Amino acid sequence: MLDHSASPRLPRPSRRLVLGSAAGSALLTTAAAVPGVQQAAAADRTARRRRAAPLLEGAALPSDAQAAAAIRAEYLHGWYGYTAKAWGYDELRPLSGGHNDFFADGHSFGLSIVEALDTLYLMGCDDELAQARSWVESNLDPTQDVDIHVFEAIIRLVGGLIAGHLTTGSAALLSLAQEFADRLLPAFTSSPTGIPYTHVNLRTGQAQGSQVALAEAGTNVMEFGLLSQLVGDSRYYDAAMRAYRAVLSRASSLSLLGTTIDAETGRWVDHTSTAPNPPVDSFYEYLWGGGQLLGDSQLTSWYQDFTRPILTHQSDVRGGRLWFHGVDASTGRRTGPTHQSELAAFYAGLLAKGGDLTHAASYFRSWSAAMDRYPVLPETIDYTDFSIVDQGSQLRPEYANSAFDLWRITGAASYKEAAWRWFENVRTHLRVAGGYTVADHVTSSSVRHGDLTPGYWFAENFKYVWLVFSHTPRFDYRSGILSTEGKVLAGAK
Ligand code: DMJ
Repeated sequence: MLDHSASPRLPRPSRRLVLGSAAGSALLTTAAAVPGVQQAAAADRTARRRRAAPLLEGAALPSDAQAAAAIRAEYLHGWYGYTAKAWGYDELRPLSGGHNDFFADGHSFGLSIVEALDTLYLMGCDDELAQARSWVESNLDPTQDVDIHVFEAIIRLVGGLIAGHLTTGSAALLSLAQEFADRLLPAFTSSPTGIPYTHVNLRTGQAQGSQVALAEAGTNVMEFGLLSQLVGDSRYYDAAMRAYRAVLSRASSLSLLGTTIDAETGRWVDHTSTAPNPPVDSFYEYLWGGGQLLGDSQLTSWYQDFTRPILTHQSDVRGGRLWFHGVDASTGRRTGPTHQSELAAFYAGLLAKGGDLTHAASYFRSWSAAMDRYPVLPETIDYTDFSIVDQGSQLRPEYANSAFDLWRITGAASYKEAAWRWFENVRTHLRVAGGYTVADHVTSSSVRHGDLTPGYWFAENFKYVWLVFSHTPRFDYRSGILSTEGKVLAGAK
């Protein structure tokens, strides 16, 4: 059990309703300040009426029960593809039947199993969960002599193990999460600024990689803060907060941040704010998520303070649609190309959670318009004409993540329809006999398969759409909180 009294410096878990909070509503007032957004909504409605193939026009949405059953069956199709050919390895290659080491060649962490733990629980796949838990408890080795990517290890392994612990009650999973965190901690504590090095050797604690993208600097307070609460040891939370402070104290006079910072000198490597695109994206997500999960008002107010400038300086309304442009953090002057990464699609959901439904809905419509043009979303588009910049499609969850967030907050049927359309497109185009795969080439009318089921597929993609349709009693829809990797860090029942 949690013993908060053992660690008075730790923030307490939030009992507040996460959705539509008063704190977030402060941002609602900024909606009208962004030029073109109100017009964008009107233009969007007009465009929607004219579109040749609008969301589900003429197609019936299945019942919630039918949809949930279909999604669960497809998740298990992917799961059994993995268990048949790649069990114990990080990732499956579903076309060839091979496998992939995600962190380092020759080193496996059974990543897909760790990623799947809480999804299997939510979906009621209890036999599969027992098998997965047993493998992790008996085989996962946090002591390997390998340089590991700190950001990925925190969101996937530490987060996955904590979510596994919360959903199964396994003390061994929590213990493994703590052991990984202990071995990752030198990346933070050996840094002169507190900004974590990108890599650390799990056995020796030797850290390296001082040029740190913001997502890598800031996407840790949810896992580390919760771990601190669970084990009564503030070191993890303290390290995460020190890293955030180190970055945020170096904001420009416009309260904008660069994209990459040097962990040793604290100097910006560049001066361009590329939010919400990668490699910044989840830096802001964890200000909000950490604030809610940990009941930490400092994080929540940082989220508000550092989100307003993004909306003010980076919003770019083109053809009635909201996108985000890179800017010089010091001057607010626009820089770089008009590209948008699919990874940024999560931002619609984040804006909604932060209380700004106007921009959230507008940005989601922009991505729905991109969905109209392609079988599945390409990795990167030029938002001025929807042309493809990067023709891959890495089986990503961000659009579904936002559909889930927006549906949960508004209850609007349009987001449920969007979630179903996304699921059907993925099932049609990225399902193969051995599971689900990435695409290495997408055009407006075709998809050429690659050969990988990324680990996050087991944590995120179908979990979001399952939650939309299943009404599972295993999740508290009112107060549940998911990490950037879709891990249920609060609200498992
Ligand atoms: C996941 O690992 C997480 O969602 C992360 O925040 C961003 N990228 C992938 C999925 O695309």
